[in-house]
Amino acid sequence: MAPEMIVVERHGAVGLIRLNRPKALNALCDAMMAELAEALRDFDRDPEVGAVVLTGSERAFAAGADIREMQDRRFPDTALADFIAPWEAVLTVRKPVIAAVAGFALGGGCELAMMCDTIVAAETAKFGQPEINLGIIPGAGGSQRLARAVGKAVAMDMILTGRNMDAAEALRAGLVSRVVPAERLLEEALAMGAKIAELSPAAVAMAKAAVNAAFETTLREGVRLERTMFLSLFGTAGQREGMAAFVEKRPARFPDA
Ligand code: CO8
Repeated sequence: MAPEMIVVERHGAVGLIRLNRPKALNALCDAMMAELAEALRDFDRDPEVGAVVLTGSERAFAAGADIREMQDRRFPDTALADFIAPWEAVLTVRKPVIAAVAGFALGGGCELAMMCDTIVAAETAKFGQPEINLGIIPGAGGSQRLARAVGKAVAMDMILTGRNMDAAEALRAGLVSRVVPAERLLEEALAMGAKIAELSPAAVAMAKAAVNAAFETTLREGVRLERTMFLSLFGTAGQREGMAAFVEKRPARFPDA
């Protein structure tokens, strides 16, 4: 069935998913999260796609989980239904996922952006975890990922007061990798995706897994994992081509696998 709350496009070797509930500032309802999970899975399986860009509208990447949908939920039904599980789909994608954020990325919107592998922000972007104003706390990893991204002091400041962070502060704090004018946001994110998609898929998948491991394991374990992945890339078609191209002083043409 065609998705109704997201728009899915292909730009060369880059998959683009646009959250598309503009009237609700892309509030992340269950139906939208199910569509997003399916689109991500499809791109991950597609051998012609090398990277995925996830974006919203000019006004909002996403202003959070859908408050109207959550309003009447009660524990223990919240736990039994586990309505947060579909949100984790983005974490299971092996290809790089780039969040392109303009406008509000609040609550679950900020958490969704942080689940992506990197965030490119428009100058208009505003990040925040305002759940405290609703009598709740972040529930899709916000307290953990924000603290790891920007450190304890800034994460506490934002999560305890619910204040937003603008794009310039997000860049200084290390939450985003680049800030660009709003009109260039998509172009920049797609160009980043296209650059990644040209490279060796095996090396890209391992590079992503290695960096993500830095947030999930000890330094010693992470370094061990990196070494195993590094060594296993020798003999892959990508390593042979990349090194041969360097030695022969020509551009590399990486194979699809
Ligand atoms: N949920 C539902 N509807 C929303 C949401 C939301 N999160 N955000 C905005 N909307 C709707 C508004 O209700 C409004 O709809 P309507 O026109 O029908 O009244 C429409 O979008 C436009 O919003 P505003 O009129 O409020 O626009 P403003 O420009 O005045 O304000 C704001 C923009 C500041 C972004 C404001 O809309 C706002 O504060 N939104 C809520 C932000 C928020 O609190 N987000 C956190 C939500 S809780 C959460 O995300 C928990 C995550 C847990 C993850 C796991 C869950 C499965």
